[in-house]
Amino acid sequence: MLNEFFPNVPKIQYEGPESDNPFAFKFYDPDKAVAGKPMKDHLRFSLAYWQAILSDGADPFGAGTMQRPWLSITDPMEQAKARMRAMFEAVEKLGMPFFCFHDRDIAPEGDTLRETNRNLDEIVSLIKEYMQHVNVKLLWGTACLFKHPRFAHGAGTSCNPDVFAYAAAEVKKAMEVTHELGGANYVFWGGREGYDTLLHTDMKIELDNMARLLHMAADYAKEIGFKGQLLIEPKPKEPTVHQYDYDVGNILSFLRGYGLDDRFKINVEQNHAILAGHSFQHEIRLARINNMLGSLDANQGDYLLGWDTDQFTTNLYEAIAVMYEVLHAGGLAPGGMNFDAKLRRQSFEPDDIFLSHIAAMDTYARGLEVADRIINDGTLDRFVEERYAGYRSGIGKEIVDGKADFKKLEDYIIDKADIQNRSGRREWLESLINRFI
Ligand code: XUL
Ligand code: CO
Repeated sequence: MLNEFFPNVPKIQYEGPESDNPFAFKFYDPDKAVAGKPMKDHLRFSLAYWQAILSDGADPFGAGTMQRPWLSITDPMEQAKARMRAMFEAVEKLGMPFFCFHDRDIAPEGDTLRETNRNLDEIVSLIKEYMQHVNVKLLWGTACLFKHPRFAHGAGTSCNPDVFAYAAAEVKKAMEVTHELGGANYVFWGGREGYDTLLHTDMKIELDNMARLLHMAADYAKEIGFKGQLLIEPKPKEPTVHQYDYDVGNILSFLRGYGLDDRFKINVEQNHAILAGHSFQHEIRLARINNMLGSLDANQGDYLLGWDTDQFTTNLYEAIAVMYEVLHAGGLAPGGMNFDAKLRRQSFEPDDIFLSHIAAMDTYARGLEVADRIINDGTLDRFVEERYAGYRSGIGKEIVDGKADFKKLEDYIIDKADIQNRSGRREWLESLINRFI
């Protein structure tokens, strides 16, 4: 086992809820069977390379605070290799089955795309080697189309065709690399695909071009034999004022409008959901009922703030709601739960990388067990079923079967003197959930 950057941290084991050991799981017991399969197969946890290894704690008001020896190496390629060792050590010690990365997380840019691709290739062959020894797979890869100044006006939605070409070529390479490493998915997050003002924006050509880029990507995936799932990650704002991939609803209509809905699914993130004015559960539910739930970026935002704080999930109620949706969806695979979450700048010691992931993994493990108990008990699902029972017989069934029209419905209701409604019993249902915790 790698033991270079975190010498004080052992391999994290399950010790149970009574354990006082901070470096142990209290609830995440990877091989424990829940709802017919091991916990680890429900949860499919993934470490987010950019957050766990690269984020340095800097914010718009101050410098980085994180103690990260691998980030102080000055030679860019040497640093990239050290980062990689830190990642594999963390992933192995956490027993995390997956990791995710952006192309630019793992290797530095050169002067041209050709040089950049060369750097990328060198690191990718190194990753391949590690993946033979460390039992970890790639959940998804993606291209960083937002950091470099060339993307100031966007990438696929840039007003400049040279930038569009660069974005296309970069995605092409990132897909090849993801494919080479056996990635289970490939993600598009439209980091600068949006606008700050409509004064200089041709919304029509920007949206059409975005769809063109995604069509090219889907075609290329087929061409190279990449069988992984293609995903789009919604976010309503930040960095631009209005991001085109606003939320699940927007993405659904975009994909359908441009004939892309059979090639893409959705990667839903908690913090992005709440920035859009939705709950995480709402976004997951909307994706699920449309058969578009692909994967989750498992983090949590601060409900008191209006930006993307990317915190580790410790909100048990929300984890229960998430796992309730995931169980009803029949699982996330080939997607998973990627910890797109970073440490607060006050939590700067290297060991905090482990404590934060343990906290979130335990939260979701508990969420899974509670959600499984709620579903097994059946009271909640039965309540919903009975609430809509009217649509399974009589006039309700005729509505559902498409056998009713305005005239028929008018005839049915026009002389009915009393319409009976029943209580929705929200408060009782909320207390029901509490009983299972
Ligand atoms: C940004 C975000 C990204 C994507 C991948 O808010 O969530 O890290 O998950 O590009
Ligand atoms: Co994300």
